[in-house]
Amino acid sequence: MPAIKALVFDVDGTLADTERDGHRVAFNRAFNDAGLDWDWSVELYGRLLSVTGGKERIKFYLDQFNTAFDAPEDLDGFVAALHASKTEHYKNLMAEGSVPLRPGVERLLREALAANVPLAIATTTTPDNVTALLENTLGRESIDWFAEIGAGDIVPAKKPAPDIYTWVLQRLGLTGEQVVAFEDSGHGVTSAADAGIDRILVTTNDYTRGQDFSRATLVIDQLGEPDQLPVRADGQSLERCIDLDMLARL
Ligand code: XBP
Ligand code: MG
Repeated sequence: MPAIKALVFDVDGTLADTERDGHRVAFNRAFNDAGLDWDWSVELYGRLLSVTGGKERIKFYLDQFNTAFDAPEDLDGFVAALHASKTEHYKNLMAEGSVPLRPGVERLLREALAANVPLAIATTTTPDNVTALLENTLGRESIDWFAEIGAGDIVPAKKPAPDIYTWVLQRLGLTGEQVVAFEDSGHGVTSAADAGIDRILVTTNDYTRGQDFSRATLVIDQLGEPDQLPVRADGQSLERCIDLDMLARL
């Protein structure tokens, strides 16, 4: 295997469990502000996650789960305004410290930084959301830890399309064989794999456990801390946390 030249991280569900207690809550607050009686429960949100991207998710909801809604003529404008309000609520939730990083994330990021292994982000979420999460968990300067941040609408097609990983690889000047991708979802794995990345490490969560991870290299419950070792889907515990040494042996 070629040496690892960069670590590329998904954000939602991978760096932190942002979906249930961050994005979902922010959507509901935006709906409430707009006078809409829509309420995305934890269960319904799990089904809505089959479509990535917040604006796309709202349209999917109207198409599949709320067909009785009398949509305004300018649907795109209506959705964009709702989504902008949702982003503001999301940033406020992050500022309140509602969502911590997942176990092992900060440890691995700091190890890579110390070893001069570049870090990057490949996500479908809005750039402001990435900044808000990083700033409020790792401090303002942590934005600069990342050599490239690929986020939101900078590419035409969101995950599971490979576009965002391809964009990040091009910006890094690297090929898929030279990086490790970190994901939490089946859509994310498809996106990374179709961009030519063959080392993909999945940390599952309540929404993604049981999805199709057949193209992933390793599937575990979390990156681990010395007192909380990662566990594979078959229940077997790894002997150590995910660190650079461990990644080099993937
Ligand atoms: C994350 C998403 C995002 C967020 C919402 O997918 O699907 O859409 O739920 O973000 P991934 P926005 O982790 O695979 O990147 O509302 O800003 O679009
Ligand atoms: Mg994700």
